[in-house]
Amino acid sequence: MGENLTRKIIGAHLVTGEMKPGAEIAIRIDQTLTQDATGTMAYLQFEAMGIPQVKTELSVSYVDHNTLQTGFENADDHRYLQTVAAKYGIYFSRPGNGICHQVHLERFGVPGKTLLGSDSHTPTGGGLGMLAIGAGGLDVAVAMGGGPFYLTMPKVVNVELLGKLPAWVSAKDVILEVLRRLSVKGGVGKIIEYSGPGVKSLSVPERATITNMGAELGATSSIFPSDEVTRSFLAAQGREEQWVELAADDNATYDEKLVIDLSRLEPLVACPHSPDAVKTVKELGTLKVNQVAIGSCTNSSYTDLMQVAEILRGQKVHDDVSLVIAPGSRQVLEMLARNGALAELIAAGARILESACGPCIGMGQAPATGAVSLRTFNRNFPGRSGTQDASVYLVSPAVAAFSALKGYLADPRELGNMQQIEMPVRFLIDDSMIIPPAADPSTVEVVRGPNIKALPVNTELPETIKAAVLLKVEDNITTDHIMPAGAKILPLRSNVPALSKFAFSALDPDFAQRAQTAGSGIIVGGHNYGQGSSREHAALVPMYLGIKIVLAKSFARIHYANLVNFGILPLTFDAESDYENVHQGHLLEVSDLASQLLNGTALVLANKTTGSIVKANHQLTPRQVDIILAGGLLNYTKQQ
Ligand code: MIC
Ligand code: SF4
Repeated sequence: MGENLTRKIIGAHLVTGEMKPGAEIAIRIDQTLTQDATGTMAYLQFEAMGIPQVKTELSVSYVDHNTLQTGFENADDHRYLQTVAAKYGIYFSRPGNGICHQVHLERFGVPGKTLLGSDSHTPTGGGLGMLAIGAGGLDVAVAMGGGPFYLTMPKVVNVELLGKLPAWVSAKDVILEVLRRLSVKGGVGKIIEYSGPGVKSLSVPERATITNMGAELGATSSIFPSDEVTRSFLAAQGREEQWVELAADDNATYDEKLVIDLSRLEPLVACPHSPDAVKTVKELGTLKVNQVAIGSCTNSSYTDLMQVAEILRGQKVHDDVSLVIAPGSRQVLEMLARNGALAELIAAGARILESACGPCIGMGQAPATGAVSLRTFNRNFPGRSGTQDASVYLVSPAVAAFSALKGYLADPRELGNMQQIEMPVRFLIDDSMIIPPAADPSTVEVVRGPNIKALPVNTELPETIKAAVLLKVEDNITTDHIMPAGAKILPLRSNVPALSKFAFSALDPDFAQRAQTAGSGIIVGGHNYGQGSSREHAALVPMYLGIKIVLAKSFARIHYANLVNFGILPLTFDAESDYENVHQGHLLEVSDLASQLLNGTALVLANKTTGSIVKANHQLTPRQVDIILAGGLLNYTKQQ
């Protein structure tokens, strides 16, 4: 029986465990990446481990999220990140150099390698044939220290691509089609592996758009084979020697299968407020648009923006639309500047931002009250844009650009003939904004600004937890609900006491105060609790606020791991209907915790308010039980 590509790469990196879907495995990590919003915490954790130099083949620290410097905080964090990188053997990509995933694809990604990143969109690297996985900062810190990465052996889902995309239909429409079919929880516990005759028609940046938004499926990762297209991309980046050919065996088997005929796709839109609320542009009819934002790690490559420039050439943005463009990297921006395309964007009336995440994470460009914003981004969770009542629609660059001219959601197929955008034979290569680690680390002093506060640590799990349900939430709660981002809150990522005031703030402004007063508490959730970002702050802050248990119908992968890492006990309802019987304010008690956790997976909680019993389960591996009992991964590692 032939092997699929995913299993080949996992097999080549397997440290412990058996490659049986659902079993815990550990894999060796070749490369790591961090970004500034999660990186500061990750490096504080790395420093706490007392390891003199990173042990990976390559570790890169990017600054791309916190670039709106409205106070000293972000610049302080950048300085910390630069000095800590120099000292511990990490490459440092300076602010302005671009979005981590775009730059990593251009300059560092290597087919067949494993990449662990403290950002949920790390699977962008799957476009190059890497096994690239997003994780919490603590897991990335452990990997930098040479530790393996523990994960549940995923099922491998094959998406077979047939045919070729019609004119004006793009990679974004492919992944929106996958989201339409599988939903935001359809990928949990799975890796999506693309194959088939349609693959060769997609460039590496197009493949990366697809693997990037695999994160929105909840998938562990997504991957494309490494073929001649990959080779010419790497050659154009001056890195052809890093190319290896990789593909599934001809007779490879998969756990699930999906077929997509590219030639039958049409321009799609993800409607508010979920990336899987997908409709066709046609179906939506005339929708007046107030803002168009082009960029993010999903759709800000050179070819994406060249297509936008072609559509805008000689035209003007509609009077009622604000068009904003953030190129994905300095390479992209400089190439557009040198070939004149940037002038076309400016002449058309676009507002050009620096190469960074920007509006994608609410760092500026919040839309007007009640506005409709079309974005080429990957997430449209409520409030993420910075405006609570804005309606964000996710679209391809072509739909975005054409709509910016029209003033309403418009189908680019009306433009007629499409000029094919050629991949450059040679990208403009200038790595001068990527600073290598110091030759002599002993000369480097790590600089910490006043925004960097000590790392809160948990205590051992008590034998009995008796605590009130402080919050009850619905299905698909995102980490943006739990720990919002945006221009006001994101600068506080390295200051947990200050950050904690904003936990769940959009859902329940009193939550933080209530938790602080109670001293300990429980959260009750629905399905797919914690979907979205990798931010460990969505576990760290609730831990800081005294949350001991999250009892939900099901969890998203990265958030589940983050809860364990910080010693919060994640439990699932044995009978989903019990969700209806537990309310905010109910007092729950669970005793003999250690023996209940060690001797099986079933637990019993007493509802002291109603006098009834709630049966729950845990999906923890023996290693995770030990981590929970120790009060989190840092304590556990110290004990070892
Ligand atoms: C996001 O897109 O939500 C982020 C901001 O990039 C996060 C990381 C973070 O919260 O710092 C992610 O996707 O992991
Ligand atoms: Fe940055 Fe947005 Fe990509 Fe997250 S999804 S890494 S915020 S561009």
